[in-house]
Amino acid sequence: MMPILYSFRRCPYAIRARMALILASKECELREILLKDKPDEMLQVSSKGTVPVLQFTKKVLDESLDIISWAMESPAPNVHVFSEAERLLSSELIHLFDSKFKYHLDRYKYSSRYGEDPKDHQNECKLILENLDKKINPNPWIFGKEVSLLDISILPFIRQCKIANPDWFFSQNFFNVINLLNYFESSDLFAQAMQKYAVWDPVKNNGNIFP
Ligand SMILES: N[C@@H](CCC(=O)N[C@@H](CS)C(=O)NCC(=O)O)C(=O)O
Repeated sequence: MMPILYSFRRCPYAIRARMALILASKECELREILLKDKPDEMLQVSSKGTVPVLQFTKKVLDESLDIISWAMESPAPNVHVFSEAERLLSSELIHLFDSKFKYHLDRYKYSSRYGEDPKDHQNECKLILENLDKKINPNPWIFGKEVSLLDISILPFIRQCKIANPDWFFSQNFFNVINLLNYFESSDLFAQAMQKYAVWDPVKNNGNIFP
């Protein structure tokens, strides 16, 4: 049986998981959900209620990085193969974006929800992006011609930071990051990962074969 992917189009964690599935040509049944109205079928297999969730007959993966690792057990010919140093740098950066960057991004984007001043958090995001900018020289991806797990893991979050205030984002000096994000958003991989699907209805059972 094909695994079932519970997904939400705009969620950065779901975006990176979908990209890994595309890159490894792993077919699944995609069920588009609404975060405000999660289907019981999903909550029954993963009670923490976050997307993405990949459900198999006998196991469930409900962390995006686990879904990526699972996908990468299959050949993914167009994915950059890390050197040891690149692997280390990537895991450090993925951790930084999943923790500190995401923390400040949420408080920058949704400052009223957190009752905080968005400026401080915007500045923390900026410092992280400036630091990243110094570490990379994308051509066009971070490690060259082929997309890497670092690109797909952090760019969906950088994109959210852009969306919070594009004028501010594009007027910053982190040009490498801006070029990389522009390339990411114009890539076929992004277009495929961002395809729109109707919300899954358990009665109609209108899942979609993905990718
Ligand atoms: N650590 C999880 C985080 C997933 C996550 O937080 N996803 C968000 C959407 S972007 C979510 O489902 N939030 C639950 C909610 O908003 O109810 C992962 O990497 O998969």
